[in-house]
Amino acid sequence: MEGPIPKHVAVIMDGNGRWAQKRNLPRTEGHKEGMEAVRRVAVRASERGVKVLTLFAFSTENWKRPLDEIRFLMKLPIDFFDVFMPELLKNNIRVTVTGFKGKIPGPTRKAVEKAVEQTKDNDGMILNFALNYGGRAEIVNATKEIAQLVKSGRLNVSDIDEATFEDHLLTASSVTPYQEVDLMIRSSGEQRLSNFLLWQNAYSEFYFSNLAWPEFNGDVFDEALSSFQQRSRRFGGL
Ligand code: V07
Repeated sequence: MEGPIPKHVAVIMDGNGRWAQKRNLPRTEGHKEGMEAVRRVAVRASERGVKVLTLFAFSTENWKRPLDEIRFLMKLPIDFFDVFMPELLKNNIRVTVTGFKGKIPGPTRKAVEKAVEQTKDNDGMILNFALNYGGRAEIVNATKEIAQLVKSGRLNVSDIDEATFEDHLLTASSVTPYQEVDLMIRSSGEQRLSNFLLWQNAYSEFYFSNLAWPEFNGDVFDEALSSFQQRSRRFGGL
């Protein structure tokens, strides 16, 4: 594989429920299988030298799902670390989380905070889970924080620029200095952004796979990297 490795790769892990339903399994089986794909892709991305891998685990819109499914999904971060923590440590992977923490149930939040703490000294890839994340909500939140600074006299309106905004995005606390997404991957055939990392995706390359997320593996990830390497990015210039 020749060419630049994207520093920040983001993934919309779509198609878990549909994968299960096609096999006459409950949707929850698809979510379980999806966790195995998370492990495969995280290990491959770290082997390839990706700096940050951000995975869309749960959106601010996912609260509209049936309560049983929400309960199941909120246990997955706990299961994930129970099973995969040794492998994360072995691979020198640091865990971070991007999202609104308030609505996350206590036991889930605790398990996540513990994993963040356990891996904080790892200086390999950052595995960043977007949990209760929404792109518009993130921008509104940043705007409110900036407005407060102005109101309290700590910031002049004329000093607000893109860097000010970036300081107040949810990704600022988890993945600085790699907030900008280089490669955005979505599984399962849909070709849309679904409110994921709106600001951070301004100049990203997109890669779509028709495979459902439980079918995703390291080799498909490598295909996405090769595709990225064949493109020329101009960031608006020539
Ligand atoms: C979830 C499995 C992967 C496919 C997508 C839907 C279901 C890993 C996590 C996770 C989240 C935070 C964290 C550690 C692990 C997760 C949810 C769903 C809600 F700190 N997979 N996974 N969280 N799925």
